[in-house]
Amino acid sequence: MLTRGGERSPPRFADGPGTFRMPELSRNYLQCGRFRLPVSGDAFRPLVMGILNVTPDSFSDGGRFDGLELALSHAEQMIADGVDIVDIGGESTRPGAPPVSAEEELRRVMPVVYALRDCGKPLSVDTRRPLVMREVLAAGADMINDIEGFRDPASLAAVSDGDCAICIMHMQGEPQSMQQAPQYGDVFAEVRDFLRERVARAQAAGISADRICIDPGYGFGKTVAHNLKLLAWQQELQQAIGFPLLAGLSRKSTIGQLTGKPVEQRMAGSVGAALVAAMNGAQIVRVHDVAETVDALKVWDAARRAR
Ligand code: 7PJ
Repeated sequence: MLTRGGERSPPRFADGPGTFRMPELSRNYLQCGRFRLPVSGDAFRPLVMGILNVTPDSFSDGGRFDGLELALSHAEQMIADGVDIVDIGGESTRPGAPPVSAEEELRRVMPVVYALRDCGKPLSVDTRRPLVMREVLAAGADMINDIEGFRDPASLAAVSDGDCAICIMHMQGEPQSMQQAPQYGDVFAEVRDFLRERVARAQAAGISADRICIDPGYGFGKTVAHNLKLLAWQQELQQAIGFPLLAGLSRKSTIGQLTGKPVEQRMAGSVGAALVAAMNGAQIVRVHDVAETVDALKVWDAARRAR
């Protein structure tokens, strides 16, 4: 578009990836236990959820004490690096991983929740077990992140009282087998409809809208093409449902396939993915590399605010 002086007015791009729109949300915060996190409006900037794994395969060597010490120093580093939410996980849900008992999960997670409850940051717990949900909430956790999307009625019941946030994630199948042959007619529509239905169930169970966030569940029963489709249309997904969206792509095999890199060399790819997710409507990104992601998002956020 040329003006009379020959100068170009700012070009208008067609909507698409990277065309940031402020989310249309009924509330501009997510109620997260003791915390209220801004997810829209002037105070909003993308939130970084740091992954704190407390599974034996994430420790350098066996002993529980070493494991706890390691987890706490990792958490301390994430806090120094600017994390907004700490996500504690005691069950490995990597494709093919065997399930653990609720007792074992509690043995792994509870000491970490007790040790971190007064760290000043909201604590999320990544669990599918109603018993674990109840115990960690009683111990002070602020958010429950359930990769099964609270499909178990006992899970919804475990989180309905109180004011913890819940993250409802989409997964096709079960972790042991989900990556064998993921299939969809229309992946966008199926994920959207699942999340809509689970959000409605959560609200019917008495969970107020300001406590709910949604997650397309990258890598959970999805091929690279499915993940890319969801990422490319993620803003539309967020707006179709109208709840804050959490995106977790960090170090996942899709990053490996796109970059050709093994898991220990996926940091830059993961930071790129977090940035794309934030530019495409994610209010929260779940990451391993907190310092690097915080820096990348600061740059984008500053540019966005200059518009
Ligand atoms: C996710 C998760 C995710 C949410 C895991 C991994 C696998 N929770 N837990 N979203 N992924 N909400 O980190 O590679 O994408 S465990």
